[in-house]
Amino acid sequence: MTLTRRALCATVAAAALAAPLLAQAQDIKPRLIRFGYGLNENSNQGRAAKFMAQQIEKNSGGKMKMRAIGAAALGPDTQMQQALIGGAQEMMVGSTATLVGITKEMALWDTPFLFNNAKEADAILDGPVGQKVMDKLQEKGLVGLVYWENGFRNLTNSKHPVAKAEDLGGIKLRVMQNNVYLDSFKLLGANAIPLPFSELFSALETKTVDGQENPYNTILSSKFYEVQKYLSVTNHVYSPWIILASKKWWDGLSKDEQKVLLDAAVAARDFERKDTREEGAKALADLKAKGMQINEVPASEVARMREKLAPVNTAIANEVGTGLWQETQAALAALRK
Ligand code: TF8
Repeated sequence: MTLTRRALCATVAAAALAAPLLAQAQDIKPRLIRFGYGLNENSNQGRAAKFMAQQIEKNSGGKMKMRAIGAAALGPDTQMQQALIGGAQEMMVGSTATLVGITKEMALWDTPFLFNNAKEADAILDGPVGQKVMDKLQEKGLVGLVYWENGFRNLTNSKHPVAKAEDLGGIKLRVMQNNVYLDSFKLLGANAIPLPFSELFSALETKTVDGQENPYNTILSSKFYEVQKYLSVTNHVYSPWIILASKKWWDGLSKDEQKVLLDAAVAARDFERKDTREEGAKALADLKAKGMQINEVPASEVARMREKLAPVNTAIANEVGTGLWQETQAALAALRK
């Protein structure tokens, strides 16, 4: 072999080694991460989980592998939370609302009409208030990484259009397993029934319940339009998703491994919010095309709903603590200036 050829070979070899060497310089071990979620693969949640898995694989030089397991195959939110706390499962994404039994401060996000728009939601969730609430999980054996968007929730049912609170009378409405939601819809006059999401479609199909409330994206991806005729635009609450890790497991990871996961969760958050908002923007037209009858609840009726729900705000402030409540209100006021 000539000298130049040998030099060339050495350069090529060095280049080939560079990437794995970089990953080796980091303290990263082979890891398998079971990441559970409740919606199906063809949902905003499923697409973002897939994106996150790709990020983790890429940023760990292929050493860390995240297996995204959807459709509540690992159980509904509350069951997965317990599996994380016990260390039997590594990660998940789910609703903050189902966490209130573990960390009462999460009830802050159940406040009806807390945010006026997605921009406010992002600012508060990604800011100091959001972090403070997330940090409360640690003492319960969970690590919160970031918030994703579930979104503004709207009502559907199979009985009749809901144009005012009184129209909810006699409607059996499925709510999340969360007391704020239960109390709120009782106050509005519905017969509110808590059920895990994984049981919702069949409950609607068999008429065990008449209605439910979720963002447009979920009404589409979970095919609720097949069993629900009426959609009433209320935007009554903004619902976040949260990425959780088992603290038992997380504490055994190196700083580099934790960084790979956090970076991936943040990148997936940005991907997910964009995807969700794009899908959401055309969802109403899609749902109409699928045969749903859609009505906007007039602003004056939304205002009446807000009034009826005033006691809920007081209850939440007590639950999360007046300090946190006031900090949130002040942060919102500053955003609205
Ligand atoms: C609900 C929630 C769910 C999500 C999902 C399972 O109505 O909005 O869609 O928590 O992660 O239960």
